[in-house]
Amino acid sequence: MRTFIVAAFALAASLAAVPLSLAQTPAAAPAAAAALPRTPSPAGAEVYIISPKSGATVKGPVLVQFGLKDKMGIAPAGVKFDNTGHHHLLIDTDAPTDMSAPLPATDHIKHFGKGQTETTLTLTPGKHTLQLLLADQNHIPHDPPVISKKITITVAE
Ligand SMILES: [Cu+2]
Repeated sequence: MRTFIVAAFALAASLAAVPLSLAQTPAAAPAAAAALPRTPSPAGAEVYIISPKSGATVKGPVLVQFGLKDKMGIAPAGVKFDNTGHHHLLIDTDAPTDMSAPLPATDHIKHFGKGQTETTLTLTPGKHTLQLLLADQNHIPHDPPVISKKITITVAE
């Protein structure tokens, strides 16, 4: 009986701790991430890759320039301002299926949280895909997402 009581107490204590731990560790809790509000994007918002052009063969390093139509503007990460966001460059990867969670920072998803509008990439020779995805101050894509066409380039030897 004593064992049961201890176990029941431990269970009650861990249940009581759940909301607090979820709130403090969003990365460990998809449910908490989904609860973050998404930022609306205005109708007609459009992000696109100015250069290189899709299908181009280029020599490295590759200068990639980011375009954003005037419905939206750029703001650094962490700064909340209507109709703004910062660029994310998806390199050789598909867009995440879950657009309600903050974008991770990986070798394939680069954040430009200072508000940069271009970057220089060192890519291996061969074909690569590039795609731009705007996200809000919390790195969460807008609703609906503002995402460019995916382009394919070939980096020459
Ligand atoms: Cu970001």
